[in-house]
Amino acid sequence: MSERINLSLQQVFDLALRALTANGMGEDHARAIAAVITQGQRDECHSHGLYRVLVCVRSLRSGKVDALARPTLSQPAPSIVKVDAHHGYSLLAFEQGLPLLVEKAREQGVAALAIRNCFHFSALWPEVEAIASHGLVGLAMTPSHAWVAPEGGSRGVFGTNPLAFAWPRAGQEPFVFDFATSAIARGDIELHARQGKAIPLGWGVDAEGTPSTDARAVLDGAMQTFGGHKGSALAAMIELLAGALIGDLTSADSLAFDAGAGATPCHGELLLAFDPQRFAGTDLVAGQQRAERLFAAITDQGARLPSQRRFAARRRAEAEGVWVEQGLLNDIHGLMA
Ligand code: NDP
Ligand code: PYC
Repeated sequence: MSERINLSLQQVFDLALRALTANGMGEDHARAIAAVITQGQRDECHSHGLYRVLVCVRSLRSGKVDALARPTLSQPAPSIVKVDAHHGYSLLAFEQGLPLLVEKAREQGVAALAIRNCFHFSALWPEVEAIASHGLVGLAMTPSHAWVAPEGGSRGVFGTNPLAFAWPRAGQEPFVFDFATSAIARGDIELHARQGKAIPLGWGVDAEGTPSTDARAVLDGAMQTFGGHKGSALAAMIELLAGALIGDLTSADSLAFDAGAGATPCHGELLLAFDPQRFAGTDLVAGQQRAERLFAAITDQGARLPSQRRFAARRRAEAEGVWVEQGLLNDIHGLMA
């Protein structure tokens, strides 16, 4: 393992911003991306922190991304907001669509935000947390590239297709989970390959379909879903809801569109927001109390809530900064040479 350097969160943001703008990313896109990369590094989600600067710059250099794209909003139905990212990255499109999603969820009780034609690299928890910060329940999902074999198969069909959920809680951090429907995010396997580390059995198979602990062989073969046929079905649902339903690409289409360029996957994303006030009405407080009893029943027996590790990392990083591998910093600085 290479030496690690301590950086403040501001230094992480500035580094990501400089690397992106030096490679032609429009300032507002670069700011939106650098903010989410900084959040990933802060919360110790290394597969979606500063490492993603390398992937975004590779994507910019592939010529596939429109680095200056202007997202456009439309409202095809009272509870549906659409943002066309016009082949820019997804994060500016999300920023621009969020206020209208919140407004519509408050009006209608439930609303959907469909982001179309976007390059998408980011973790989904920053987005569902943003929805929960408005007192709404959030759900988000997106395809990626067809790297993941269905249960019982050995060739990539599904993306790593994350599913994220946030439930707002009065006076404390929301209940949030966010996981790939593959056994692990591909970014994590890429980090193992970068560091020459073996991966556990169950993450993927090599090009011959044989289970493997060799990260590089699995990247060249196929990943496996989490939870066998259950993860497989959820991954298919995400292809349908955040692909076919919203008129955008599946992970197989996205991989074909990439045509070997090695860019970030390009497809759509679906986000849903529910207003507890509208659903529960006068039962709102009773519903919140039920939720708190559920969370207490988990933690009272020594189990932890999802995102508890991440929130603890966040508090540490805000106080002490973050530790970043010198090798990764060298690679990022190399992109600005
Ligand atoms: P992990 O398996 O690391 O974690 C998934 C979730 O489970 C987290 O909410 C985590 O909370 C929680 N968790 C882990 N261990 C426990 C435990 N013992 N008890 C309770 N909860 C637990 O994530 P993945 O590798 O599947 O995904 C990582 C990230 O990659 C996600 O943020 C996802 O959005 C992103 N991703 C993005 C893609 C894209 O196309 N944009 C594609 C695939 C993944 P905690 O964080 O606190 O540990
Ligand atoms: O880590 O699986 C992943 C991933 C795919 C797209 C962005 N992250």
